[in-house]
Amino acid sequence: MTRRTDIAALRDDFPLLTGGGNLVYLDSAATTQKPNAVLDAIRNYYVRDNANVHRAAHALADRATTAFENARRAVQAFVNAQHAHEIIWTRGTTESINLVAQSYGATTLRAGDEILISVLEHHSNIVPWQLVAAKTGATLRAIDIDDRGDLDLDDFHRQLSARTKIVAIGHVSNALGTINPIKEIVEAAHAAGAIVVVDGAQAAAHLPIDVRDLDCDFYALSGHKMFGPTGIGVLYGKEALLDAMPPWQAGGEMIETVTLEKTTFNRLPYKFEAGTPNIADAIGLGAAIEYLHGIDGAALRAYEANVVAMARARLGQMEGVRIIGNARVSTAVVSFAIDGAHPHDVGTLLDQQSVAVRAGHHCAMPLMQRLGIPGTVRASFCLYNSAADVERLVAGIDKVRQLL
Ligand code: C6P
Repeated sequence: MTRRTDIAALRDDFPLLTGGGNLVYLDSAATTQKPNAVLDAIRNYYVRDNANVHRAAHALADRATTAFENARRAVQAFVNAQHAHEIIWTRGTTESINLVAQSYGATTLRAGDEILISVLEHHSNIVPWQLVAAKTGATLRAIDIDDRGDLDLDDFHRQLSARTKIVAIGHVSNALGTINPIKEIVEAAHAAGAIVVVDGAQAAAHLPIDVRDLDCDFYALSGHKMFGPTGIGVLYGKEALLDAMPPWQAGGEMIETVTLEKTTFNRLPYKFEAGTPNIADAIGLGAAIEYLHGIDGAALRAYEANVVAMARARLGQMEGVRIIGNARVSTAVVSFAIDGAHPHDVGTLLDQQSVAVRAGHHCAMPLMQRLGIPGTVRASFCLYNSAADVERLVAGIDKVRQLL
């Protein structure tokens, strides 16, 4: 198969970006735009194949089930899981992490155990652990960062101990773009007897993911941040761990037999998929993976790195603009502050120039507290952004500085 190398041409696949108007969309870390391939797959499913899965004896249900399970296999290949049944459908990263916290965490943690996260985490990788800590008597600890926004690995090794049972860590920071050294963290955590949960929400659109190479125990991601639809996500888990975990939601699909006295549970992955799943969006996510598969990964990463480096360089030269986070390895996020201006005002004024960015704490309030700032303005990039978008951002910031 020949993969596409002309990355600049990919923008034409996204109708929201090409439908007229002069929008510069720099908020892909919040959610990416969707290519025609994904929109078509969802529409085609409803037009041709819509039925409930795994239940009926008719041909339509067979087609729906095949498409749905093919999407699961697409995810399996995308993250390089050993088995398709290690892929659990969820609503997104948030639900995936809650599943691990409520099922694995609530049944294995004891008073005195520790859960280790980092100050870089999104609230979705903090609050579920606070809830399960309160329930079990476990303690939540957080790894610090250095001045660049990299994880302080010395602090990680200092805090890791035989008490640590779960390390829950983002692959990529949504606020600073920092890429964390997951392999190194997993190796050390396993040596200490802890399992590792990776929040991959911000990695999926930018990095190759190989759960077997990382050797992580769980990996969570969201379809809508990797060109797929909202409302669908994935939890990867190692078979042995998932097998030993109790279901966390109950209803149809997750059972094997039910009497009024007792229920036995379905095999993996269905044990964790109570109720009618989000069939259409799982198929849409499968289409997003196929779309990404059709693009040359090295060309894509080189293109993106170039646009982001340009943004960092141009903003870095602007008087009164301070880039927040300068990690040694990072992806497609550029966070910044403008002297004397509140991030929300900057966001609003950029929006008036049709430049869409996110402003605020980015659901990472402990990180903002650590940095001693109320928030940042965040420009986040992906495959459909270009040097021209960087120039529009720079011109927009210039105008903001004049206005404020
Ligand atoms: N970050 C952002 O603008 P959900 O909402 O479940 O799809 O993803 C939650 C989540 C978890 N972890 C990280 C690292 C994330 O970045 C996000 C979502 C968006 O940064 C919306 S708050």
